[in-house]
Amino acid sequence: MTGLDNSFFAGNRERVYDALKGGLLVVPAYTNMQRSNDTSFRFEQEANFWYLTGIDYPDWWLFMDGKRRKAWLVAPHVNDIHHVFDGSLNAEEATKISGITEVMDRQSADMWLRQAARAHQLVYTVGVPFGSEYFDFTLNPVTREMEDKLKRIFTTVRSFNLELARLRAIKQPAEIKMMQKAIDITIAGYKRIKSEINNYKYEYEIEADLTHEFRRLGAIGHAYDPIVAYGENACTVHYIRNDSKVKKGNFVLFDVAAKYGGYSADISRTYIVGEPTARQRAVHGAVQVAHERIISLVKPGLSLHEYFGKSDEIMQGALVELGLMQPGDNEAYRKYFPHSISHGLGIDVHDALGRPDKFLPGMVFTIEPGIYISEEKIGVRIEDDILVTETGHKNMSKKLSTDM
Ligand SMILES: [Mn+2]
Repeated sequence: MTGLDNSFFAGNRERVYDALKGGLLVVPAYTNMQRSNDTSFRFEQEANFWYLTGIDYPDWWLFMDGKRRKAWLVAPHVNDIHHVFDGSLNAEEATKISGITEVMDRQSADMWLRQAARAHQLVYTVGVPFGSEYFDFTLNPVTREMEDKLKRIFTTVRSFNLELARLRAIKQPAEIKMMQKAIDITIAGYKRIKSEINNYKYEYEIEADLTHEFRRLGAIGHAYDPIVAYGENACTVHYIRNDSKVKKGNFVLFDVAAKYGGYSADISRTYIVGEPTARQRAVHGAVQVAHERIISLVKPGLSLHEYFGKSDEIMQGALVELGLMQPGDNEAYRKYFPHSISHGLGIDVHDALGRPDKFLPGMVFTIEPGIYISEEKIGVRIEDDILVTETGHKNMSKKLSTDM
C-alpha cells in the first residue's frame, strides 16, 4: 500500500511525455541484491521507476513513447518456486497500481525495442547516479545491464536522469502530504526517546525504541540506517554501529527518520544526557542559532550560490566564536564542519534536485549544520526538512524542538 493511487503515477508520466519531446524512454526496476549466501536484502525499488509506476517489485521494465504518449510495462519471468517464496505481481495487479493497461513479457519486449529502433536512433534511459565513481559500494547491476542492452539495439543511448530529477524536485501536494506523515512519525519517535533520555544504558536501546515507534505508527521502517551516536561517536559522520554505552555528561547525536508512503524524512537532533557543561551548552547553542539563521534565508528565487555562500559565512562565524578557527581558515572549517549543509529530500533520502540555480516553490531539502570537535569528544548536528513555498518556506519538522 503506497497511499498514492494510479492517477498520481499517470500524472507523473504526463510530465515525462512533455519532457521527452517525442523521444523514447526505458526505465528498469531494480533487481534483488544478495545479502549473504542464498538470501537477498529486503527489496528497495529504483526511485524513478516507482515515481512513474508505483510498482514495488523487482525486474519490471517501463517503456514510454513521447510521441504516442503511451506507456508499456514489461513483466519479469518469475518461476514457480520464487512465486511461492517471495510472491510476485500479475499483469492485472500491475495495471491497477500503475494505470498502465499494456503489459508484455520479456520476449515481446525485445521485439518491441527492435521495432522502436527503426523509428528512433536515440533512446533515453536511467543512467548511473551522478558521482557514482566515488561510491564505496556496488551499484545495482540493472542500470548498466539495460544501458548495454539498449546500446546493442539503438545508435545512441542517453541518460534522462537530469530531466527526471528536475520533475521529481518539485513536490506535488500529494507527495508533500506523504512527506509530512513521514516527518510526523519521526517526530513522535524523537519525543518518546527525549523524555526517557536519562534512562538508557546503550545506544541500541534508544534505536530500538525509535524503530518500535516508527513501525507502530505505520512507517515501512527507517529511511536510512539510523545514527545514534554517544559522545565522540558523533564525530564519525555516518556512525551506525549504535552499540556504545550511554552515560551522563555528554550528548547523544541522532540522525534518524522514518519512511512512509514511499517518502523519506531526514531529521537530526542532539540531546544531552544528564547536565551539560558550559562548553557543551555553547556548542549546542551555536549550532541551534546557525540552524535558525540558515533556515531564515530560504525563499523562492534565492540563488543556490548565494545560499551556500551565506550558510558558509554563518557556519564560519559560529566556529570563530567558539574559538575553533580563525576567519578564512578553510582547513579548520572543513575539519569541524565536514559535510554539506543541505541536500534534496523525497523518495530518496538524498533526492537529486536536478542541479537548480535557484530555489523553486515545491522543493524540499534538509538544513543540517553540525559542529564536530573530536578532541573535546563533542559532536552536535541539528537537521530539519524545509519546503520552499510561493512566498518563503515552511519548516516541515518545526514541531520538534531543537533544544538539547
Ligand atoms: Mn540529511
